[in-house]
Amino acid sequence: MPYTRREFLKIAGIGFVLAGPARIVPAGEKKRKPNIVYIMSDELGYYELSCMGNPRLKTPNVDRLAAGGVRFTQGLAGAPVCAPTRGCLMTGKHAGHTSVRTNPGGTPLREGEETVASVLKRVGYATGGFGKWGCGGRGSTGVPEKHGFDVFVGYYDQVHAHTYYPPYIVRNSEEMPLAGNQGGRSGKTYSHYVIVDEAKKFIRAHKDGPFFCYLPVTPPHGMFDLPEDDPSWALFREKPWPEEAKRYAAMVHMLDRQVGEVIALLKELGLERDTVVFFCGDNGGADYFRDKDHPRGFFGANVHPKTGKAFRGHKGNLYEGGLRIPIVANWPGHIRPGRVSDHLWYFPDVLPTLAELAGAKAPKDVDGISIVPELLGEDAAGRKQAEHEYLYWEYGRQVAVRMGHWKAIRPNPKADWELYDLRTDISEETNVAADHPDVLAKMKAAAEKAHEPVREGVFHNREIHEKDRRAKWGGQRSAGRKTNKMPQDGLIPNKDWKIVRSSSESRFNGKLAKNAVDGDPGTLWHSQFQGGLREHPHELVIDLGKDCEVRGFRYLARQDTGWNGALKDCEFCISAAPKEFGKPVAKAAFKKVKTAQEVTCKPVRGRYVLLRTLSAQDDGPWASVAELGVIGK
Ligand SMILES: [Ca+2]
Ligand SMILES: [Ca+2]
Repeated sequence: MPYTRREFLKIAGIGFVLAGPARIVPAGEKKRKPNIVYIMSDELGYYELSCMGNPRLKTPNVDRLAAGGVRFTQGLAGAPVCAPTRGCLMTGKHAGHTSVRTNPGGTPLREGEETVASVLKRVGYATGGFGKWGCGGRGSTGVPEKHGFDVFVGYYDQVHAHTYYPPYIVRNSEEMPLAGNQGGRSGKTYSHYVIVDEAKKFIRAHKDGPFFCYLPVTPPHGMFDLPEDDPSWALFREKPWPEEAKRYAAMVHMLDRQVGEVIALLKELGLERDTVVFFCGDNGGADYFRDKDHPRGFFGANVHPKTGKAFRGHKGNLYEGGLRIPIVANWPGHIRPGRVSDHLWYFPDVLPTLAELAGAKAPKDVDGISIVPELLGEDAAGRKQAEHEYLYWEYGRQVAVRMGHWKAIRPNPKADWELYDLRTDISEETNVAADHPDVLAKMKAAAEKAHEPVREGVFHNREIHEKDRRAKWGGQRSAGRKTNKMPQDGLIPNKDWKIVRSSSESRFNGKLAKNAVDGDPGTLWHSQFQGGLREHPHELVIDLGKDCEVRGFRYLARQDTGWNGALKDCEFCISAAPKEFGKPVAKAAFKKVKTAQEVTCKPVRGRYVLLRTLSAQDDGPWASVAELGVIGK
């Protein structure tokens, strides 16, 4: 560990560490339920706390929380990205059982799914959430006020949360206007200040307790913006660092300052000893601001500052770099100060843990195990800490399992399973699968058992959800953005065309196959990525309405800012019947450009066109097309 316990105590300052005398509980008074404050930053890697030795970032308040409580070395994220990890945290389920497994931003929980908030609410807690929800956009079954929160203020959709200056944030599905904002990177009202203020108001209003204050705040994620006059910016603005890195560092410091403000408020209200406070990151470090001098990011989120030993991977994958997060807990008088715990646990354990602290029953179908014995001591808990038989993760095409010190990972369905012994190989460099087939067999069996097909919630009003996403740019950009047109010269008119068949289309967000031939460059076909990812080859069969002479094909890539699924290699076939296609008449290798591209072929007659995709510009498994034209007559 970068710091010994003694060093921790020194950092902390003696006053904070030593708890005062225990509260005397009069006979007959029931044991008071603790308040719970759960703060989660969006991003912030394992080595980005200053108490972990980070030489550039400053987090004195979180350091004090850690020093006055317990810091975990193996408290792991539920998933390597925002929405799925929140789903695990809120529901107590691992990623093979959750309803939120993809990350477009608004994927909903199902109606009636239990969350930490619904469980605590049942035993009398006031429940408030402040920040980024990510478990269901507005207009869906997943909204927080339907899942146990008395109040939730902030962003429901994650794309909305990219800006700190949206024209509005959301409070229990109602819009809460922020004066002087139009989305993007500047404005008059900094959303995060409003969100933290609302959280503090909530704590004050419920000071007689018990309350659950969930703060899944957005810094330091999104566009790296904070007000020019924020005191934390003053500490970093003159640093000789890349501009965005300076802003990131200032946002980390700002967030830490606000953690200090929340602690100070608890102190002011006399609630310090009645409140358990957690602080964590949401997914592994993103290795932001990489350059040739900083191949693992400017702040080394996944690199031990003293030894240089690094976690493999980063946010987005299931190597340790995607799962290791900072996580600390503090409860004066209950959690022994200055501890560093190696207990192996992860986000699904949060629900049963908080439920036990609150004297509530966790739902039967959770995957988590309460860590109360580890937190408070086995004497106080009255039992030994139970361990997981295995921990399970899946994300996109990746699957990983942990059993004790063993870590098994299959990076994609076509790859072999890899096995690492984390005791001796924290960087997952030496695949020992061949040496331990018995261990791997057990872990593969666990993975098979753990995965259930996803069942997502649903939207009943997608328009308000899409509105929130557009609010990232104040709703201006998508309307006013310049799109390239599809040149019409030489094309067969498409007004009588029909889509005969598509192997995959994204119904979740309305990116249907018919959008590829609707004449509107602003609409697009995208293959399915929500609720069952489909991979190449993707196929689209078009009926031209009559027998035509075909001389080539014209393609327009998606016209929004994204590149997901933009075509690279693909082939075209022509046929007189919709089911019988022979050899391709043309093969294309499209470039990464937003203007129209074409491929020609020898004149050939037919009525049906097959597009078969083989790869995409981003090397992902998707396909997307804004417009497809057929040259000929
Ligand atoms: Ca995140
Ligand atoms: Ca279109």
